[in-house]
Amino acid sequence: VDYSLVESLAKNQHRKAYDGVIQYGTAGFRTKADILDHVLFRMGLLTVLRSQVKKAAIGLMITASHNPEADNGVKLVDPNGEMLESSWETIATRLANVQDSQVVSTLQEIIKEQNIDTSYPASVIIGRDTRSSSLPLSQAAVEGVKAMNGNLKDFGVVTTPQLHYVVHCTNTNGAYGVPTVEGYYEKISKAFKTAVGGKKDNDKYIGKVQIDAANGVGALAVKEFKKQLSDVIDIQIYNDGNGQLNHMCGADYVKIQQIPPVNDPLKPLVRSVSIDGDADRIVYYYTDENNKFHLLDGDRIAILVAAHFKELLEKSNLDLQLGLVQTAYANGGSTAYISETLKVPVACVPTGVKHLHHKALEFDIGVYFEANGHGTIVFKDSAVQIIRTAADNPSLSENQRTAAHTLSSIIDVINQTVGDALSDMLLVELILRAKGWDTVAWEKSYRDLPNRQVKVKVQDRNAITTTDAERRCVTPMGLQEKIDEIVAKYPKGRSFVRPSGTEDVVRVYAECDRIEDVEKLAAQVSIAVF
Ligand code: 16G
Ligand code: ZN
Repeated sequence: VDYSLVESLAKNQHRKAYDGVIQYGTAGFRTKADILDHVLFRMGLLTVLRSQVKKAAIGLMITASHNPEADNGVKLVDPNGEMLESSWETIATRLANVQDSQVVSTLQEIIKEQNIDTSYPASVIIGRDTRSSSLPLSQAAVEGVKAMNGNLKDFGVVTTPQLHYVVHCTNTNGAYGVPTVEGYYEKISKAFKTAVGGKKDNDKYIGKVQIDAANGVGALAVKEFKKQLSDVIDIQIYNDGNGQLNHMCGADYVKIQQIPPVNDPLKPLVRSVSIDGDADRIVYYYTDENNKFHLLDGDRIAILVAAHFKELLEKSNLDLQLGLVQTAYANGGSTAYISETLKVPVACVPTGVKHLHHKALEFDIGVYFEANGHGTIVFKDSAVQIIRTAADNPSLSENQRTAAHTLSSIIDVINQTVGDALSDMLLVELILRAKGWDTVAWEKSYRDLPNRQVKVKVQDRNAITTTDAERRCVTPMGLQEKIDEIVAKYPKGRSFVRPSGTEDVVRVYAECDRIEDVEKLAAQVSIAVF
């Protein structure tokens, strides 16, 4: 490596244009795009070292998900397609913030501390979303990778889950799938067709869905699936990339505002989907005949999936442990339904995909979803083996075999590497179809408690620390007692506060039995925080 070149690039073309501290947060670095050039260059440098540590390909995705167009961000993807290990988040933050003149010495410190074999041929896989700032930022990362002599595969414009998928496939020598975007579409489309068996409709289920693509990169993926699956499902798309990214549309907007996105044709009872700006989140919704909005969020998707798997496991008589993972944002109605009616074990972990993913891996089949619509299902290799074997086992009854066979084809519809809006959507569609359900039938299983989320601006959001998977706060002293006192006045009341990991605010969540009360509950807790 020519470190004088690295130094010159760090001091000139990619010099730091920002004095404040930039932190690798829940989903990587995320801030205004115009102060990120040096961060991307440095992350290009760092992924090479990370690749040499893991002796595997590492991913680098440029996106700010559901944030406005002017923002951007970057996250690194570890070999299995999972989020960067947390000790390296600290290293990434350190490298991103040193002075330009210290970039080389910091790299050398990292090499020494981590005992890195720099002769290993590193490889880095890069992807980006459709933001106008993403291309120049990806060029900065490319220069970083090249300056460290890393091998590079630039996949250009891809969804976040596609990038995770390609990284995982690359490092498993194709065992999980072909490591290309075409391979991704082909694997999922083929599995979906097998699972639904050609028919479009079934009872109340009509094989037609409309998608709000948030004017993001997901629109490209929607269009490709629309093409490949036209004989089994009819997909209509809007907010398809021509309008402003994430502006009054997308999964985050629909979930938080609890209203339909802009440009929705607003036909009653049409099954509708909103995905976010990088296509790793999904929520369903519809408006009824009285123009009332109904949201079917990540909790509901998780429950639909878990209930279906439970049924198939019972039918196939397979002894596999199914579990569900949620966060504190999961609606109390959903948690009660899972534990009391479904009787599937449910765990609660702190916000952020890595926590959910990690916990879900403890089960043979782990279903995880954040209420905001980020989630997937992970299977232990041994569980996949058992299911696939059962599907072809002549000594099982035909019913058992059929159920195992259905499970087996479902596995391939799922992108296990990370939450994937489109693979999740196809999973929901095939389950609804199998059950012959429309959204109204799906929604019937339990009632969501009315809920509100608000942001509170405070001096120092990190003054608030939490415990018990963020459900209770430890500091400032006395705050939890105040919240307890407020909540106690509301039937089925629940509220918690936590510092955001992506914005400089404190988030307040509140839910209770009566819709008339929920606004007040959220406001009272917000005042207690302030
Ligand atoms: C990030 C997380 C998401 C989490 C959200 C919480 C990933 C890939 N994404 O978007 O899972 O729900 O942050 O944001 O981990 P907050 O801390 O601002 O509430
Ligand atoms: Zn996203």
